[in-house]
Amino acid sequence: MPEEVLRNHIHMVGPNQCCSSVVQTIAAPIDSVWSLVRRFDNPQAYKHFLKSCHVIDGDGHVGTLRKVHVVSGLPAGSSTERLEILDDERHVMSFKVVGGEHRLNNYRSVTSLHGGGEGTVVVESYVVDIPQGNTNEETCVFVDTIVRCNLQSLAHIAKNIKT
Ligand code: A8S
Repeated sequence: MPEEVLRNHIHMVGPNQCCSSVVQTIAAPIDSVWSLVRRFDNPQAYKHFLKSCHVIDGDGHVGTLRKVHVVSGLPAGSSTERLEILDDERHVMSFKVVGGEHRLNNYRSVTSLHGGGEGTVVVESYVVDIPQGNTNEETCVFVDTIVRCNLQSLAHIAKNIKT
């Protein structure tokens, strides 16, 4: 990856944490993709494991807190999340998990978009605590699966936005 892409995805990774990243190309303009990614109040527009989202505090700027509820069938109920970065010029957004009923403590992700002609490349990286009783690999497989599903759904929905 080019240096200007990687620059967004530098994480401090503690001894009991793991980190990984997922890359997705999308056949839609960067503005269409960004219009979905930047909506911290509406992640369920493309994250299909979420059934609802309520803003607890803030107005969509950095520091805004949201509480999401997860669909049934996952080992989780809800998650409380704080917006850490929202850069409309550079197309970078980041949030971290600050609470909730789930096993992904201290989850933090960064999503950056990169425009190239007609399409967009999305890079999403994360760091998270490895839950007690799980390995680094198991944790990454679980989270990579969720992130990959989210980005595939993002690709699908962004393609159908008419500009
Ligand atoms: C995101 C990324 C992730 C969300 C995870 C990994 C989560 O919302 C789900 C299941 C869990 O076990 C943890 O960008 C948590 O949202 C779907 C509730 C945090």
